[in-house]
Amino acid sequence: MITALAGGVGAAKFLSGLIKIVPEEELTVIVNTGDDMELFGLHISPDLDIITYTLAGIVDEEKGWGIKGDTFNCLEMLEKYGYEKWFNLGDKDLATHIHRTILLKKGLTLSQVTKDICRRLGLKVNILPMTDDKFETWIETDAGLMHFQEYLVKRGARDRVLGVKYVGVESAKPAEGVIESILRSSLIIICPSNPIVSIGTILSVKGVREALRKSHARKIAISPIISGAPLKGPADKLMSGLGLEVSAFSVAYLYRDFLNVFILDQLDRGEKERIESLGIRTILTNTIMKTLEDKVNLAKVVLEASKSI
Ligand code: FO1
Repeated sequence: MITALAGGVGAAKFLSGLIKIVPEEELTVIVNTGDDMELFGLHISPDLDIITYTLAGIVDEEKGWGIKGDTFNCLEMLEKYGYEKWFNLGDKDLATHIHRTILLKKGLTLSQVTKDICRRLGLKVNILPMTDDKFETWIETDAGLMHFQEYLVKRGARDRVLGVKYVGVESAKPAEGVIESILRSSLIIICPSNPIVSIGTILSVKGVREALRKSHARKIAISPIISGAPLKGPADKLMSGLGLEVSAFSVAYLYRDFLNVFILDQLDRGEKERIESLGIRTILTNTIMKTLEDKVNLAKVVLEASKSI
């Protein structure tokens, strides 16, 4: 059994390669829910949707989120009624949020709703939210404290980051199956996702980090940072705002208490020694995933590495 820890777009790309070479039923994906928010009375789970839409083959590949070919008629009408249009919710995408919200209001947990969505989209992968409890990532900036989506999408990540707050972290429990799958897996993959607001949030949920340390699985991470910058998203701004060096080494350092292998881009060969001095084995390869072949090749490197520890 394989467990992957995942954020949004980078993780989804990697996982779409992985499911080409491992049976879907063998894979559990624990997904960040710190990006979740309520809009128009609907519960939006961006990372869960990015992962499910991508693995179901319906994602808008150009953007990495939303549904391909979606229209935005509902949002345009809402704008006429005076609502803000900063978060682009397509018409088909809205159906997911409406369905999720109805089921949550009926008393189902986010895990149960996610399972239902996966089944209806024909997915056999076990996709789990990191928690069923309220958990939101808020960013402290020079323009004030704001929800992560407001920082990223509404304001284009242009404010200076002063800190990151995981709101709800004290009371959020891991969703059912999260700890069990970490403890039962033979391989745990930390996807190339933001180490602060995607993987950092998952690691902050009670018991997750301890389970990773305890698990006998091979633990392999893929660097989301290449040549000192992320391919997508604000990881560099968040890391430097927290006083961290923006490098592959810095990401490995954040995972040093449980990680066995760190896969970094061949462009970062200069960081190999520093990372290995943490007691973590390194593998250099191409981590830029443009084509399906790139994604499958990266997945093969991870599986190969898991055999030779
Ligand atoms: N990201 C954007 O940059 N702009 C958007 O308007 C936007 C809308 C959106 C709608 C649904 C959804 O599931 C994701 C959406 N995202 C959008 C992506 C998302 O906000 C972030 O990429 C993730 O939260 C980070 O993993």
